Order: sequence, then structure tokens, then C-alpha cells
Amino acid sequence: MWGYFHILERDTHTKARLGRLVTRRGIIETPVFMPVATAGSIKAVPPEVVTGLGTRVILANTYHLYLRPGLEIIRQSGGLHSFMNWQRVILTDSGGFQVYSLAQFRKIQEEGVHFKSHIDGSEHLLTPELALEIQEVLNSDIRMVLDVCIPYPCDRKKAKELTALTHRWAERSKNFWEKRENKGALLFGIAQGGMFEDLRRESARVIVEMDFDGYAVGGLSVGEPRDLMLEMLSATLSAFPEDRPRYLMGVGTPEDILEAVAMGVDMFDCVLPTRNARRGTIFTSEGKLSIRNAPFKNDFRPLDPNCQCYTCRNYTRAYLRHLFISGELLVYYLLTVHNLYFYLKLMAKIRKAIAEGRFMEFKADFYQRKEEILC
Ligand code: PRF
Ligand code: ZN
Repeated sequence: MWGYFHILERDTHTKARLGRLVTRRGIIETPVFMPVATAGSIKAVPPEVVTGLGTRVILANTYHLYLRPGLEIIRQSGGLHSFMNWQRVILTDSGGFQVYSLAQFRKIQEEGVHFKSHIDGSEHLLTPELALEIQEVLNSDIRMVLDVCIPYPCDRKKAKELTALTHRWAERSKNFWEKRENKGALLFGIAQGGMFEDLRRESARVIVEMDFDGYAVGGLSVGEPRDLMLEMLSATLSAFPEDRPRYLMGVGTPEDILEAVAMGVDMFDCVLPTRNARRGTIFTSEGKLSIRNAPFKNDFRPLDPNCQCYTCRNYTRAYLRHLFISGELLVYYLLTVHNLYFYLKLMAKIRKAIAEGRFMEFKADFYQRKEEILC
């Protein structure tokens, strides 16, 4: 059977777990980070380089690819893997978040979400069934149900209503899915619940009852304070089963990832490493730095002396700053490679620490290093 999820090791001090998710396009060791290829490309970096960094799975977006280039082109190309030249696993998001953050106009109805494209203003109705049909054409390996990402802040009554709608959509998704030929692809459910602990637990319980291959935590990191995010995450996870993969959508910083892993999250995606790179913000073992800073003008050290990435092995801060200031396109490639390497390495270190029973120490050490620099 596809989609088998094995837990190889459990941390004794936290809820962290080392797992193995078997998909039809390969095995993914968890906790895992999925670089974001929104429109069918990890911005600025070709697929073979992304693969070379050790990436096992990437995330692509239904919303973007449906609007442009459109399903016909992707169907003619034989699916997203061949269209974008990516051979490993692809997880596609349902559009349940992008519609809310990007569309010019949107109206949530029982049937689905009615919206106007942010590209050409054309009108569309995205239903739970259509979201799955699009993902079928993309032929992604892990697919997400359509949900409603509740904005922050949102009152209890509204949050309860939208969560109930997410549940009805999940039910429709599951029914639709069971009638289709899925060829071993996996379908994940998404729990919502706004910023209310009881609604969070209830949402997780209802979604789990429907029996999906994996479970995602949606609606977090939408502008709420970090402590609240972690509380809501904990409430949601408390109702997820131990034996299925758990995915925290759109999160987060290295610190958020460490906390979430400690709570038992297995999968992450976030635009931070790639987007920050394009803005000149670099992740290092000692915190973030901006490549534009004047002191780097004649700093001939690598971005991060502890990093073994292609960029750090070959280029100096002074050169990268020069490229950035001059608007030289090469810098986007070089900085993205570094940031992705940092995130993927962080995940590899997390997995190793769990395997060796020292995740707590690793986590403490990570915070310690950053503090030393701040002192
Ligand atoms: N739902 C979906 N995708 C998402 C989210 C969500 O709530 C989030 C929230 N952080 C990111 N991506 N479908
Ligand atoms: Zn580097």
C-alpha cells in the first residue's frame, strides 16, 4: 500500500518523531521542509540544483497554475513533473489559502469560493471538487483538500461558521476522491478553527474522523502573536492520530520549526528561505543578516563561515553585496541556494538529533548560539 507512514524513532523528552513517508515517487524522511515552487519553479534555482541540495519534496500551488498557464497546457505536457522537470515528490496546495491572500475579489459560498483572478480579473468558482480535479491534472503526489483559511482576527461565531464550512468541503472532497482513480497519490485533510482552542480540537477531531492519509494544520501564522500560534498548534495536534503525517502549513522561521517539531509536526513549507533571499536577507547559524549592510562592502568572508553550500564555498559577502546593490540577477540564485541549504541542513540536523536521542540539547544549542551573538 502507498502512503505508508512509519515512525522510526520518538524523542523521549518532547513529542518530536523521526518518520518515513513512503510515496509513489519516493521516500521522504521527516521532519521535512518543502521548498515552495508556487508557479512551478523554485524561484531563481533550477530543479537539478534544488535536488542537489537534498530536497525530496516541493510544494506547488493549484491556484497559480490553474490561472496560468492553465490546465490545458499542463495536461498536454503530461502533468506538472514533466512540465517543470522535477522528478521527485510534489505536494500541491488546494488554493484554500492563495484565494484569500491574492484574489482581487472573493465570496465564500456553500458551493465553493467565487473569486477574480489577480492576473487578469477573470471570474472563477473554485469548489472542493474542482480543486481536486486541478491537482489530478497536475498529477501531484500529495494533494490537499480545499479549506477556508480564517483571517486574523476573527470572532468566534464567524470562525465557527467557516470551520464548519471547511468540514463540509472536506467531506465533499473525500467523497469525490473515492470516486476517482488516484493511482497511489495521497490526500491530506486540513483542520482550521481560528484562534479558539476548543474549535481547533473539534476541527481536528472532525477531519480525523473522515480518515485522510495525512493531516494539516491550517490557518496559523496569519498575523497572530507567536505564543497564540503555538497554543493553537498544540490544541490541533492533540486530536491528530500518532500514526499519520502532520503538516503545518506555511510555517515558518527556524525557531517556529524547532518548536513545532518538538510538538510532533512532520512536514513544513514556507516561502521564507526563498523570498528572504530575493530581498537580501540571509539565514546563518548566528541569526539573520542583510547583505545590503555597508560593513559587508569589504568583508571577504563567506556569508556564513559554518556553511558548506556552493555560495559559501565560492563567494564573499563583499561580492554578493556588490551583486545585490548592482541588481545583478546572479545574486538571486546564489542567495537562494544558501538559504535553502540552511533550511535543508537544519532539517537534516533535526532528524539526526532525534535519531540520536538529543533533540532537546540540539534545540537549546540552536537558541544559545543566537543569544551569544546578541550579547
Ligand atoms: N490552508 C491552505 N494552505 C495554507 C494555509 C491554510 O490555512 C496556510 C496558513 N498558514 C498556508 N498555506 N490550504
Ligand atoms: Zn552558504
